[in-house]
Amino acid sequence: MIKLEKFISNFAREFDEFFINLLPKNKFSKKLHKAMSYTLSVGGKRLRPIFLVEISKIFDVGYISALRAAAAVEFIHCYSLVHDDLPAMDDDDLRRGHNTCHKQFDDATAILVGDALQSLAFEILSDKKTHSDPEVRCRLIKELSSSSGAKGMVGGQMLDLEAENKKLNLKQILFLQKLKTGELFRFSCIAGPILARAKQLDIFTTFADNLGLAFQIKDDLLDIDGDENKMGKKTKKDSSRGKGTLISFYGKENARKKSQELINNSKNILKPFGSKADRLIQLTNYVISRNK
Ligand code: GRG
Repeated sequence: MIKLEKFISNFAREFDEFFINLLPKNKFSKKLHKAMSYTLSVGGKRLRPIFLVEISKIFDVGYISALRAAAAVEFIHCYSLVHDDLPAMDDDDLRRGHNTCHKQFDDATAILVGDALQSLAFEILSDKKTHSDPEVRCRLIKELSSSSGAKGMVGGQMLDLEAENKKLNLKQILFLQKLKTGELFRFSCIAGPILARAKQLDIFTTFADNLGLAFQIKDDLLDIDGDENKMGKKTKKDSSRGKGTLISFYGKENARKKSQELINNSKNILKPFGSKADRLIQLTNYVISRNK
């Protein structure tokens, strides 16, 4: 088996080529097209896509179907970052080591880039190329829309905006994070079983709940201790905005322990899949061992 880092970078290269090609060709505004291409081409770890594709492999889902569903979730993720970076939200100049979309272009363009990427995600899922069975396509659309909308990522972002300089309790923080970050991981982990018409949605939902929270704890730890150059974005943002985070509740050491427990829970769920899940287990570890 090739080393994990190499595997991740190979995947990202192949995936990027695939998903940038899903952009509608120049039949609309050249500026919008340029800004969408810019947003997709500045990198990112592609964690959600890689989990979606690796889980799909366990269920012998066709590679193109998995890549298309992975592209849909990454389009939503990219749109959320573009909107999150806007002056009306987090007001950031740097993302993935490059100018944020509104810095490179302008605020209105960045809003439209996010909107267009969101629509594109659902256009991709609704296409026959994603799956021949319309029920499967509808299920994917239903799950991604609820994961990304008011009951999911957008709802979590709203709670986050409302939480500035407020003291949330642990239950409230966990709920906010589950919506804002966990829900897109949930979609990424159940899309494979949906594409395969498999029954294991519940266990992959539990897998995702543990994984998503571990990811968030690591994200909070990196916000405190991470290297801005490696991460390609501004750090120490939570503390500067007076936000309560999981670290402010657990403390750094216990937060690390908690994230390891969550990752162990996720890995235990993969045990019945034997060696078919070897790569997935490595990726699951990577969620908390990463330095960006
Ligand atoms: C604006 C609707 C809307 C939602 C924004 C995603 C999000 C919600 C806000 C981004 C701010 C943030 C730090 C969220 C917490 C976790 C997160 C999504 C981190 C970024 O994800 P990574 O680390 O990023 O997978 P890359 O760049 O590698 O894809």
